[in-house]
Amino acid sequence: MFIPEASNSARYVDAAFLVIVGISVALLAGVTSVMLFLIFRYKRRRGTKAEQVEGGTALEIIWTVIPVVLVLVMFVIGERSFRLIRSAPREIMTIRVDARQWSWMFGYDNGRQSDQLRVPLGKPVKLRLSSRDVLHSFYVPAFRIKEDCVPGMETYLWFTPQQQGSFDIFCTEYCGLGHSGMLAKVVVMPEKEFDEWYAGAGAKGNRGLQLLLEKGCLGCHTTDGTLKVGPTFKGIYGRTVTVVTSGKERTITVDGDYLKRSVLDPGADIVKGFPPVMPKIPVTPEELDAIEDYLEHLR
Ligand SMILES: [Cu+2]
Repeated sequence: MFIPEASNSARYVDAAFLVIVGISVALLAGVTSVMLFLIFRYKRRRGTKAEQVEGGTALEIIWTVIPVVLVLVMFVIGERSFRLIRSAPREIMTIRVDARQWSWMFGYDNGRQSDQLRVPLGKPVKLRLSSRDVLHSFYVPAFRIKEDCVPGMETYLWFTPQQQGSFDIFCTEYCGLGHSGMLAKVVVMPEKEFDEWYAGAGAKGNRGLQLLLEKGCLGCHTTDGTLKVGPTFKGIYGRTVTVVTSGKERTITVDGDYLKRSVLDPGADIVKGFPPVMPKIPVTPEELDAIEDYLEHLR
């Protein structure tokens, strides 16, 4: 079809979809043509009298049996793909998917965390989905899989990626202001490359950046100057901004204290022009220092 069939279940889902659409189109065409034929064949004419027709056992059997068969065909095909999608193999790699307003976080068994879902080609993977705040929905069109992420409850999905490459992840449950930007990628890599990436885990990368990622900050703030729901972090230190403090506007220069206050008490000074939607995110003093240090040097 138009989107790559990049997982084991894609074929089955497409088959079910095509069969159901095919049957629907055939029925629409059939019903419409019979209707048009009858309209012209039996239109009102001078001198002819309508007559009442009663009974028609053969006809009644036909219009009962054919729909029953069609519905059963759709059921069997749909049930087959549904069963495949819901029954994960026992021996399987699991990855935690943590949804929040408005980003995805993927956690691996060895403690590795990532904002991209990296998976090895040809190996079955189970996703354990959860949400930190509101309802989200995890959707990978190329894999034909979708499942809700529900706060306080765990849901799951599984798939075997069958094509190397990078595929879109969308949130398909309207979850607030930044919903349309709640995007990520599944990166399907050759097994060897994946193993290297997986083993090279942990300490790599800047601690401050890692924290911004883990705490979900990058769902709303970027490090490259683009605007999302909140102001960008790029060049934030030393920037002069107008903030609204308890209803009054004032101009300040961003320094370490301001940055820390903005994390600990997000509602205190709202940068003018941005919505007051930032939640309080728990951080330890050590983490706060690491974040401040990172932002201070982000030019
Ligand atoms: Cu969402």
